Amino acid sequence: MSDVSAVKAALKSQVIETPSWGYGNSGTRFKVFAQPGVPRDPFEKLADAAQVHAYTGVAPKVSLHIPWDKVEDYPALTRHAEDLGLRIGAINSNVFQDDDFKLGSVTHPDPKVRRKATDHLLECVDIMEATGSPDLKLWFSDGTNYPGQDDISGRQDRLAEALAEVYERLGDDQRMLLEYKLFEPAFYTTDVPDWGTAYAHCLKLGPKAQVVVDTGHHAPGTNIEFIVAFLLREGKLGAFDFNSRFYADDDLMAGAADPFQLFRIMHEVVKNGGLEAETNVNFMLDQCHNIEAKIPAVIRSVTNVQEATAKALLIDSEALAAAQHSGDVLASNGVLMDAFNTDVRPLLAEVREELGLARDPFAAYLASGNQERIATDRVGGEQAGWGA
Ligand code: PSV
Ligand code: MN
Ligand code: MN
Repeated sequence: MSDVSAVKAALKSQVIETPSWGYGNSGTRFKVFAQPGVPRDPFEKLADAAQVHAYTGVAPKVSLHIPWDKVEDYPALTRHAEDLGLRIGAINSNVFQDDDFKLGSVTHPDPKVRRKATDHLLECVDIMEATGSPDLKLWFSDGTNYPGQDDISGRQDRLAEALAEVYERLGDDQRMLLEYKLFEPAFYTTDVPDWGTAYAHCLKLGPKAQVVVDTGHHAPGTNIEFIVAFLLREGKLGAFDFNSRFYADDDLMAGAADPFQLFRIMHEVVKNGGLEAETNVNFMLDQCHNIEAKIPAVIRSVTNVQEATAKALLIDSEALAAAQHSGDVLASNGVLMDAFNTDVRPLLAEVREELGLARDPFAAYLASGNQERIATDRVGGEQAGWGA
């Protein structure tokens, strides 16, 4: 796309969903470093998300995580979101922080434990109804640590059974997003370890089941953009969980570790119609900010995704197609690299100005005094859930 006004229009319409848990305290299994001013409840997490939206203009949706964001009154939480100019995004289920799930949740050998896990997923569908959330996000930590510990294909049967029951409960405007992850916390087998497994289950379930690509959930060297192109082509890419990694599931800021990879992914998204509203790809962040200030880190992540998107939109697709058809390897690669090497920050600054926002959202937020205000007003902020 080389028409600048079309590029700007696409950048203005992209929505990036931020995670409630990114605003709370988090850490590794070694230490959770508490930060001043973190939210004390889900209402304050939404207030922080509203700050990110206020300065970027493209982050009006927030993913919730149940039970980390459990409240008595979901309609009240939803109204609070609306008052802040936000909407509730994906409801993330949690079947990994209960002693009963030591050997698995929906794949556990004991049917009573499977029932408990599936009931939690159904409770999440109820919360979708109460909040207007369109997406149920499923990540299962299920797996085994030792060869022989359980029956690999039997666990697939149990998984399929639970997914089918939850799928049946989904309304016409609701969908199920199934996330895969190579390993951790299970270290020998994981029941949904890769996109192929997630895709096969989603295909069997039907059109309301789609795959989530979490950029941190692959073996080193995996070509994630290939997976993205494939899933888009099949109509099965439901969402991204963007974050970056150097080693495993590091959950660092999107675009921080490997902006070139994010650009390559966004190129496949643009090329295969993933930015179009009808394709309904949910661009979510799934990150934790263990040592850096949280709201500015989410702002930085949003702008990193925007920069990769802008560069992908700037690719001269006609020149690329011509070079590809003529078999000119170096020219094709050159077209891509020209776009990647473009400084898109002035373009994005213009886009923000046209939206009535500050040109530099990161600096504008830091100058706003909000960070100091929340540090004084909020005492005893809660953990995101990971350190809890
Ligand atoms: C665990 O790896 C994980 O990061 C998954 O990516 C989920 O999306 C997220 O936690 C929240 O449950
Ligand atoms: Mn994730
Ligand atoms: Mn993860």
